[in-house]
Amino acid sequence: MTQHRILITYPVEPAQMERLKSIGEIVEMYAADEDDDAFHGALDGIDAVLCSASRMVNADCLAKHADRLKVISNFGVGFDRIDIDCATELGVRVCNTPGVLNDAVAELTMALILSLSRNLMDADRFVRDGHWGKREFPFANDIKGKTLGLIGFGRIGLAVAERANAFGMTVIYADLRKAEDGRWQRVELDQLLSESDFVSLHVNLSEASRGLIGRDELARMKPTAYLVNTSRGPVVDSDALREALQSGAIAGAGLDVTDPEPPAPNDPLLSLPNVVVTPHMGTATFETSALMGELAVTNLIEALAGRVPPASVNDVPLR
Ligand code: 8YV
Repeated sequence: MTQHRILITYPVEPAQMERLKSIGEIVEMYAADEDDDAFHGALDGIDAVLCSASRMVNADCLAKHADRLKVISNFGVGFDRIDIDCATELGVRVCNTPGVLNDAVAELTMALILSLSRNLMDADRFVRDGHWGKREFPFANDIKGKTLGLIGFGRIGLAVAERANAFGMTVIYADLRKAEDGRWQRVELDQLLSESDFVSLHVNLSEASRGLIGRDELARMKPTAYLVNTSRGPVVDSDALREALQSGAIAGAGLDVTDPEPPAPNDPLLSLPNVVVTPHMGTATFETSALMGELAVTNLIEALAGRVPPASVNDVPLR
């Protein structure tokens, strides 16, 4: 059996490590996601890498360090930090982990919506500061009867729609493609922005979606509306968002992703009272992470064996 050299930069469960050990030599490198030099240097002489969606695999990295690289198995669904065209040109297969993380991200999206609508962060601080009495703490609002506008209506957007519907919300969506599931109303982006009480982003980061939500789009939102982002930070113009939050152009924001990540310690987003920020943890549950790890390992093993893996981002000749 050909022994491959496999680089792991994102932890997988012991059972998945055993699967990898059965096909090759494992090199583990868990340096910080931001340490590109350490990561790129570790790729030398590697046949396959399993890495987080935060790892940068750009053209320069591939040109200098991908001499033996055959497979990039992305532990995540977003592949915006991988130069797909360059990988394809070099015959490097890129795989990701779609589908298994839909529910986890949808659950966090609903958690952010509920936190914003009921001021949960403020309520917690209110009690910890020694206060009580529901008449003292400001009344909030139901989400029942409110409109949720989903920008991007793929698998995660649909998973959010079903949950929001169960909470009595009216769901509308904007997407370049009309959903096969006819239960949901598709509208133009401008209409979604002007009618929604909550706007939630569920798009891949690409050159087309970078800065999709800027000053003009935020100005179209209702001053009582909230922006929720569990997709990618750069989909939103961060300066425009800070201005809109500080001026009251929108009521608040729930952010699991920011630009940059992590946000600077003095970023106004971290001090504004109407903002909830979580550390890019949309998929960070025991159950979902296990499913993602299993799929990422299966993708890697299948691709190295010269078979089509379950979840490919690009199409390259089988080795
Ligand atoms: C990753 C993510 O799952 O799946 C994605 O695209 O954004 C992340 O939640 C996480 O960073 C591990 O790679």
